[in-house]
Amino acid sequence: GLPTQLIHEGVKEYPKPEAVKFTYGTAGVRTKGAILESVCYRIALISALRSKKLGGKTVGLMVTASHNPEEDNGLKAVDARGEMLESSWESHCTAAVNATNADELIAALETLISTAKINLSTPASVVYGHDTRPTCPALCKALASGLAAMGANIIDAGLKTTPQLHYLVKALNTKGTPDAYGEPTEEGYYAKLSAAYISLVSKFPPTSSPLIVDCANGVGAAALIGLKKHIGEQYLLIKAQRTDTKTPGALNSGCGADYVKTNQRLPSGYEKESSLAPGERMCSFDGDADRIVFYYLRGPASQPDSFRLLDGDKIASLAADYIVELVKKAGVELEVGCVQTAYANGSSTKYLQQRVPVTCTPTGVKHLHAAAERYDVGVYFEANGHGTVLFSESAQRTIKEAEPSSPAAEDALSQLSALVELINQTVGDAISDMLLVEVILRSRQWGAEDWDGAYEDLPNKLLKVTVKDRFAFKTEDAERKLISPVGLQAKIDNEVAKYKGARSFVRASGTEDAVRVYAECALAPELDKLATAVARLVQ
Ligand code: 16G
Ligand code: ZN
Repeated sequence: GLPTQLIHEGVKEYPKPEAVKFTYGTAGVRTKGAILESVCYRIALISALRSKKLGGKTVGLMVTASHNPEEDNGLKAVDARGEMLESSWESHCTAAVNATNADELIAALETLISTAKINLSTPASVVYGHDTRPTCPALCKALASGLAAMGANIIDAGLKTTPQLHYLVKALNTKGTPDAYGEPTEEGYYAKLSAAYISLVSKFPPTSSPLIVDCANGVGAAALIGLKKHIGEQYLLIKAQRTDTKTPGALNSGCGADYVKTNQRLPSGYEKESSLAPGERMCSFDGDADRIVFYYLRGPASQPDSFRLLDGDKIASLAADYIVELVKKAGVELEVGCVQTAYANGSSTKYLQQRVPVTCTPTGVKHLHAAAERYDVGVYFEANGHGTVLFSESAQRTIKEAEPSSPAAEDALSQLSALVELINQTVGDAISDMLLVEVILRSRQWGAEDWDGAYEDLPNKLLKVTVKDRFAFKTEDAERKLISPVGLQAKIDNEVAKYKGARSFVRASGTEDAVRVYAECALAPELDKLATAVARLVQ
């Protein structure tokens, strides 16, 4: 049975704050770091059960609140193949973290055990990691205590990026098998990526200008240092910025992928510190390095319209084009498809649809990931810069076993093989995606401006509206249409029809207590009017 005695003690040591309702949603549980200890203790119990359910395979737990402010924190569970927690377990997590006492918690766990038919005598193994937030040590302690109560094998991975933790889970579970993903260590992660990267770029002339990387003052800074030990400067020239993980309050503040994407501007202070030449490649990670956006200046930094964003949509189109071309050169039959959300810029969707099949899913990595798995090669990116490229097992086999009909085909096949290694197959990964973009630009001998030339983004805006009850906002058609409150969608449609090439949609945030309004239209001067009008309808 369950260690009820220990669970009683644990609940006493990590009491649930009163009058707080937690939700396990798209990003796990996310809120102020100071009130998360009880959540960590309890989700640890569940993750041990998850491991038992999966026959003792190692599952993962990541303590991070990504791009959110430093005082926030969160906990996310990772399944045995390195993907997000199976969604049918999310409601069990929510029940467990909201139980008001130990008996209620034990009852919630018993329900899960009987519903999922878990054999408690199966061993459990859990690996956990955390980002740079000040609340992480206390949360990890609570988490370890939950794992210990369940008698799980505990692997403390320490400071990690979110994608590194996903990598570790997959690598641990495939070690010693024909599908071995890589050495299950942080060094193994760098070794895998760097070997693939070097094999892809070594035949191209090096770029003389460095890539300027904004690390959001987060864990990505540490990861870059690790990566640099494996990739020499002749292959990758990087200038790391915003690497201060010590100063309180610095994380994600005025920098990072989310700041740059939402404000559509340089990290604050960049204009002053760096002598930014037009055309220079820049990118920003988010706080746990699972997102990346690129940008450059088209003219002098002092001119506001010099800033050009190359977001997740632009990465998707760059990657899709490149892979389609390689597949054609290689002479193999593989369906390359692309997955986006409603936030994808309309221009990107149009561009991609002319080249590959495109699907739209609701926001959240688990939806995009699942849809991408339906293609042989599935390129998925959220506009915010979270994404990756998945190669199905059969695609990987096809690439490995194909008989090249020419030296050019052989070369394309070996590039595809290296891409499988370079691109994180578990989750979006800023480091891996950064290297992917560098490979493509280098192979095409392109600068940022050439890449940007693919299509012109429609002017767009994202507003956050505080409402009484965001759960009243229900959507269908991959979040593109509201079905509740009844009648609101018709009003939005009515408003949108007044503008040229316009689109707008409204959805409840999964990570904040607010509703988001997205608007885009063909004519920049009309954008504010459209966005405000829709926001007013929502209020
Ligand atoms: C979470 C999602 C991210 C999504 C964001 C939307 C995961 C791992 N992360 O961070 O993909 O873009 O939520 O936030 O699924 P929102 O619901 O507040 O708009
Ligand atoms: Zn993140």
